[in-house]
Amino acid sequence: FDDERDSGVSVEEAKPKLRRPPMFKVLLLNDDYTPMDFVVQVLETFFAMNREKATQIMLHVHTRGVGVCGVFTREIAETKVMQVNDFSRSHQHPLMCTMEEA
Ligand code: TYC
Repeated sequence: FDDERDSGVSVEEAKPKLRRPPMFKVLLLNDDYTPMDFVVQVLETFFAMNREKATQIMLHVHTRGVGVCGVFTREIAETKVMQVNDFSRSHQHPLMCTMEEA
């Protein structure tokens, strides 16, 4: 190709620069008021955990103050955070869900 002679880089030789998308941890924060059963329900509903796993994560957050619910691409993480916070607010619980880059 004329272009190749000019640039010195052929279409055939160029390596495709594929990059993995940035990943985000979705975090659950402890508080003094949200019932444990409600937190377990949230983890089962929005993070597809079974009862045992949900209880384990809930107790981790309860004792340590914060815990990871899952790791997702930006849009999925943003959606999880919105869904959990909207659901908690609709039930008058102060439960807080946030995200940070992994
Ligand atoms: N600390 C709450 C209680 O004692 C339970 C709780 C656990 C709240 C995890 C929020 O993310 C949380 N009822």
